[in-house]
Amino acid sequence: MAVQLDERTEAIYQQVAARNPGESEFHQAVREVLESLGPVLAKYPEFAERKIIERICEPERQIIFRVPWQDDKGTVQINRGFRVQFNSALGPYKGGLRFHPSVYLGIIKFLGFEQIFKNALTGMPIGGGKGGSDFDPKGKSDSEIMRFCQSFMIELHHYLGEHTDVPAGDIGVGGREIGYLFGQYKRITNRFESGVLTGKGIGWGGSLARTEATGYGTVFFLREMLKVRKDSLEGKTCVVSGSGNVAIYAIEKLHELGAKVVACSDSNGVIFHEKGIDLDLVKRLKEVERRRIADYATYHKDAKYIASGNIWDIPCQIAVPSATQNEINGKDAKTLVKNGCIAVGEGANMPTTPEGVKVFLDAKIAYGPGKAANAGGVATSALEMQQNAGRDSWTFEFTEKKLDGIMTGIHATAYETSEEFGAAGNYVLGANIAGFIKVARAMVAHGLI
Ligand code: NDP
Ligand code: 2IT
Repeated sequence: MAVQLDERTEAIYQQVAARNPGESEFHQAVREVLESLGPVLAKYPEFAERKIIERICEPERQIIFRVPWQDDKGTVQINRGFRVQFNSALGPYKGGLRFHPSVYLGIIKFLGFEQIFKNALTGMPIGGGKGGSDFDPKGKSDSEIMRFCQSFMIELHHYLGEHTDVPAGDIGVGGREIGYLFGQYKRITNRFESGVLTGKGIGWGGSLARTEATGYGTVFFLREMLKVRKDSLEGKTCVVSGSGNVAIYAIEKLHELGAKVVACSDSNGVIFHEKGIDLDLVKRLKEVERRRIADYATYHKDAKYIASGNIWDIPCQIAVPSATQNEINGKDAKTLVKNGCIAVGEGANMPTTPEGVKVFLDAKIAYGPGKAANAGGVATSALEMQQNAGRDSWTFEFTEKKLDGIMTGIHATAYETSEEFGAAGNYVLGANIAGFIKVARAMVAHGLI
């Protein structure tokens, strides 16, 4: 099923797989990028000579640490913390922190690797990194979350800094966690260093529109892909998986642009509401009360809750996977295409398996891969850093306009690059090549480091 690599890139892939045993998500992310790079090495032999790909696949630094904390009963708990500082060719390491029980080094490395190219595509001065923990925030009290974040930061702070490494949120890490992490960093270092974390609260260095940015940005990217096809979001039926930060603001912008979202989900099940998802209710359940999406059906009798359902079985014209990696497999992709799906905008990171990606590309639907489509989150983090550096704070409208411009620019770059390399409209190829070339040029300029 996998696309054939040429001899040179196949050898690199085999070496990466052998050096990083058992890290299947990392292998998958590397392979997908390598599949795009054959023609780049042919065009730029200096990248091969200087072993740029081999160097990009090896993180600059990987930190793994113990996170001991006490739960509300006084029982000692031990988790594992990670920060993978992947590439700093374009700026300080930048990328989120994920708190989820599935986290292990392979997940953090896949996310950090993708982040390098995503961040390059934004055009902002940020390198790539990612971190997190196998800590499970579900069912934890607020004090437990705080104690965990404080313990996590006691170790992590050694490696951070506004010019060194700047984390933000990801799955399981939102405004509340960033608050506790920032408070502890400030206390340990005795510095109010705004630029050390992004996703901060409004009023203490956060940027307006950062909360909305990933979801909004994904929808802007979808709008641009449809524009190329002389189409729009107006009147389209959409399905958005997840019901977290990215999903909520993707739904909000889809509704604003005239589309109708009929389904969303969490890891327990799916809500189908034909007349359109009631977003205020989702926000209350998820952002305020931290409840399960199943409860949605108790407020809307005409909505259906499908426990352990597969959201991709619900017919839609636009799919916006916004939960987690590998949530759309080859079969799901076929179902989507068969049911009339014309566009996919990935709010999540690597939500489609390689088999699924092939189905979308073969069907020639508008397929926006995560590292391009969801780059609005990190791009707005970079805008937050910019405001912090200038001790400034911009209006929502101004920041959203900048985000829109950045997403339109990423789309144009990915599209034009796909054309240049003979595969017009293949955004996987366009995003991988454009992101890679930018990083590779900087690495060549910096010498052998
Ligand atoms: P949240 O924690 O806010 O929400 C995650 C949502 O996805 C929840 O509804 C969650 O359900 C569901 N989910 C998570 N893991 C799984 C799983 N293993 N199986 C099924 N459902 C799952 O995270 P975000 O919205 O921030 O992140 C969602 C995706 O977007 C991730 O892939 C992330 O990497 C990506 N992303 C996030 C950015 C950001 O700025 N936050 C930026 C760019 C990409 P449940 O509550 O039941 O676990
Ligand atoms: O995957 C991502 O791009 C994020 N989780 C956001 C990273 C950031 O630094 O804002």
